[in-house]
Amino acid sequence: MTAMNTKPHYRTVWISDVHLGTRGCQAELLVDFLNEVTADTYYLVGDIIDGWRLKKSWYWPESHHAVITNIMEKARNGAKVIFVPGNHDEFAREFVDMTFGHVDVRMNDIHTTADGKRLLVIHGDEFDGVVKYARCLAYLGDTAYNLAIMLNRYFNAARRKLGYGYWSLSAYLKNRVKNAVQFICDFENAVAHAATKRKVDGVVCGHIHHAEKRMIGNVLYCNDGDWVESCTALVEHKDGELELLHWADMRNMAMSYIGGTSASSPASAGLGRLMSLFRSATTPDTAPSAATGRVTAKNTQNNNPIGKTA
Ligand SMILES: [Mn+2]
Repeated sequence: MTAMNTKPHYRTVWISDVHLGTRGCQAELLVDFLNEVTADTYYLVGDIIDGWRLKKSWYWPESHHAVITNIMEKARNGAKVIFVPGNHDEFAREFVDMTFGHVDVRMNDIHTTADGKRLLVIHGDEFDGVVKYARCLAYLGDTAYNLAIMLNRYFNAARRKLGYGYWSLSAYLKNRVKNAVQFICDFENAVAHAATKRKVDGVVCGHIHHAEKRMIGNVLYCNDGDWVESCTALVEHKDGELELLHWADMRNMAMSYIGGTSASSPASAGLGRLMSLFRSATTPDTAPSAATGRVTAKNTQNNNPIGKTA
């Protein structure tokens, strides 16, 4: 078996919250991920480019550009690429239902997995207002909940017209660290609630920089995390099984396997070679799942789940 044909291939890959144009973006790791993994369909679930930050000061290193060119190339070579803009790249919402260099722009989408699950794909920022007022809304019920989603849209449109930035959930959370866990929980519940109303089997979102895959009521809630801190992607295997990949951890495992001490250096060369080593090292004769380099989410607790730029 050669390294060439052991590259994992997935039916679908979801990534979001890359925040290209900011210093926090882990673009090298993402390029590495995009080089090491192939898929039939890629979903870009919002906040890929941080338009808000770029407007303030231009920051566009080569690695950030490489993310874009890599994805465009995948699209050109026949992969389906669907971009669902988020609040940080909402400039692209003007282009919803258009196609750019083979990339489809959608406000949201329904993805059907190989085993027939219907998944709503959304960025998730429309729930900011719901999260902010979750405590009150629990008392006021569904009408108020819908109103909060609507108001959030107008609220941010008004802020934009007045020249303010987007109201940032993470900035809000920073001042309320104690409540962060509660906010994440409120967000997850709000998204799951919306999915239930859309009569889908599950939902894939981003926005809060907190990767997750779990059942909430009857709905499968998936959050593909971010590429600022956790460097996570959600993938669908060819049988329809969904899995969260923690790319930084998989890469660090590859580093420690060869006894490297430079695991924290982001731009180290020869990463593809290391990943091949990692894969061959973790491929026992009888466990096919290890060949795809699977790492479970369970053993990788993220201590600081909230990104700086949700
Ligand atoms: Mn966002």
